[in-house]
Amino acid sequence: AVAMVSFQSKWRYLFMFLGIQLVVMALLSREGYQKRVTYFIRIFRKPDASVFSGRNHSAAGLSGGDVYANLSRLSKNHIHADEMPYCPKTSPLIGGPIHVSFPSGLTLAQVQRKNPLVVRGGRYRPPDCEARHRTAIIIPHRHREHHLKFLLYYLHPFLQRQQLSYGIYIIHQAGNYTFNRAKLMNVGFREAMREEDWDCLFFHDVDLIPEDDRNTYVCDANPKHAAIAMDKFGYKLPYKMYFGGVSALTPLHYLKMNGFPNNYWGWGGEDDDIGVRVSLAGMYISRPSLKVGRYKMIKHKLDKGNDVNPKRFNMLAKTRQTWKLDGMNTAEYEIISRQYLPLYTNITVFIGTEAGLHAIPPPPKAAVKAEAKPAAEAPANVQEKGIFRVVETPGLLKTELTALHVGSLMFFHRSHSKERL
Ligand code: UDH
Ligand code: NGS
Repeated sequence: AVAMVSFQSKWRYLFMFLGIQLVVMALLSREGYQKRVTYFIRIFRKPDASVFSGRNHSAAGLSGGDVYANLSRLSKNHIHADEMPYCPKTSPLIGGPIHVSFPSGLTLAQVQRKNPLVVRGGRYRPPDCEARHRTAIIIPHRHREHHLKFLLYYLHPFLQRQQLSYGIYIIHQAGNYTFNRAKLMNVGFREAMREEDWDCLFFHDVDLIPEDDRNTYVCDANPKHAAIAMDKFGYKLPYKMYFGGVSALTPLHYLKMNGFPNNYWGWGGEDDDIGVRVSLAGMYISRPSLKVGRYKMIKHKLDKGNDVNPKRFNMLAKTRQTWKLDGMNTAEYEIISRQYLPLYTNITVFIGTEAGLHAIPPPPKAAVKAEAKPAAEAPANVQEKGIFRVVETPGLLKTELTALHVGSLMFFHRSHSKERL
């Protein structure tokens, strides 16, 4: 009988052991559980030490890899141009999820040291192969040096992992007048294209850090909205037509839609206007998958000098009438300085005010009409120093989009950000 009891209890222990194993396996396979585990691991880890340690965290898996992992293997000596093969279609340096955190004390000198292959003006090309893509990153900026430092820390290695030939442009708005994000993008487009024959332009907020290097910074056949899954929106698109944060257009896309609007002063609406322009110019919005188009936003409040624009809804309702009259073909500005810094090209620009570049009193109405007419007829044929020549006229409009769009935006506002209305 004693032998029987001990045999039964052995089986009981074996079943209990197997049962526990099953429960653990079931729990581990659930994403929610993984997040909780990550959360606890983070509590016990020394905060942000990883960012500077240079260790590869992809082995740790759960919180993403070190964006600098493997890059030190890149040769510092460029292969002779004639012998250079094209880079592979998919870069072998791509590693998927990236660990993103914002340690205090990071300096631009540290970022520079970590990116020895980046040259004057924030330019880079792969040392061992001929890049298949040339991408310019355009970042509208004022008083966000703290964010810029983090963006540069992550963006440089991120782009190097993708084996791109790239340049980073900071378009800095001079003076204290109300901020104008979209107009700065127009400046960035023209000034970057003046320098090099970029085949893709990424319009990039300074506070958004990409969290997965499979989100490749190359252009699609249609304008691409890259920041599809931001942490602040629960890694989902906030509304269907959202086009904010990070977007990518070829020069041809850009000119087809007459660039971006110049008249949105202050916060809000300009990104929606750009999204509507895409459609009005007969194109679609392309997007990466939710899994890959992930971004972490550096938390901040609304800036001084960028108050919510109360006119934005009225302006948006008129995009259909205004997009050909206001955009790349009417962007007036004065470049104050162009500095080729070690990690980026800094373009400081005066973009004037709502009253015009030098606040000249508006011309009589008749003159405005006479000027506006030809632009309305042939807006897409913008020509600039011979490089930009768009001969195609925008195709037929696909949807009666604007009214619907403005309606859904107002709904989004009411439910998400009451304080702004
Ligand atoms: N930007 C500047 N300086 C400014 C304003 C804007 O550099 O003073 C640039 C910067 O690249 C920024 C982008 O413009 O990422 C977009 O501006 P934003 O970050 O203010 O806009 P976003 O919609 O954030 O990303 C608004 C935060 C408002 C918080 C409201 C809380 N409910
Ligand atoms: C919309 C704004 C967009 C803005 C988006 C996200 O409502 O400009 O919210 O804002 N459109 C209008 O105001 C018309 S956010 O939550 O990032 O502050 O990008």
